[in-house]
Amino acid sequence: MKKIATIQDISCFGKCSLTVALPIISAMGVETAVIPTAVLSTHTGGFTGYTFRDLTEDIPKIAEHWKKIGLEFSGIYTGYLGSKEQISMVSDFFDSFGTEDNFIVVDPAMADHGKLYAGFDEEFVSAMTGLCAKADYIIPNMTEASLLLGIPYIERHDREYAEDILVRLAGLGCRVPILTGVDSGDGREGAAAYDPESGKFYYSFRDHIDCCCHGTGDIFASVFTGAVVLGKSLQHALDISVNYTADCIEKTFPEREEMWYGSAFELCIDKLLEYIK
Ligand code: PXL
Repeated sequence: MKKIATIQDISCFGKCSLTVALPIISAMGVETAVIPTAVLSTHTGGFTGYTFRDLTEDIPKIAEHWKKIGLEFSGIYTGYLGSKEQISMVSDFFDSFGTEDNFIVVDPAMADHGKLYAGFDEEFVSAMTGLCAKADYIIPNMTEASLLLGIPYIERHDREYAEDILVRLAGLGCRVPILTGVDSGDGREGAAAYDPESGKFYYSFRDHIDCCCHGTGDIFASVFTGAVVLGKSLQHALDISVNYTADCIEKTFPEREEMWYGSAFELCIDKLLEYIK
């Protein structure tokens, strides 16, 4: 059975990070080993007064134990990381568990809608940029891509701009950058990727939904990582990730509570299983 190691926080309420990655990757038939980096009562976007238990010192200990018992992974996937120190530990984890045959996926989960998440600063962005250089795939949204490149965030963009951003992201050193929240220019929205080896751009779009909910970036990255580990092509992995993420948002809209409670991803797992057949 294929295995993915994923390193991110547990937000106990407000579906995101591990509470999204674990069920989704498992549903795809891939075993999911987790390193929780922190336990929060909720995520930090939209809630106030959340608790935060830092698990930084457990990260290298868990890695060391895994090494001792000979664990190997087909994919390593990182999401929200709480500090520069955690980024440095994750970088060591890549050195220790990355091989010629496995994939490293970094979702530089640190910002959205033109703003950094609470508690992050420029130094954090710079450390995350270094981590992205070590990845096979990085999956920023437009805000995160702008921060990684040190350029202003532009809300409205066209495909030419997205392609320019992708080429620049590839220049950071990762193998294939993927940009989420890309505007098709004709009322659709989705993701784009660039493979510098072939010089080819890849796109996948769905009709724009006028609603957003928290944690969709984590859904996208979890599905993408699962799809790549299952051996899907870049185009197919993009299509599966865009379609499932859009399905989740559509399902959430009619019965949504607060948008920061997360999406109703549980209600469309059947579609995900269809897409990966
Ligand atoms: O969905 C990204 C995410 C993950 N984990 C925590 C967060 C956020 C975004 O705000 O706060 C703790």
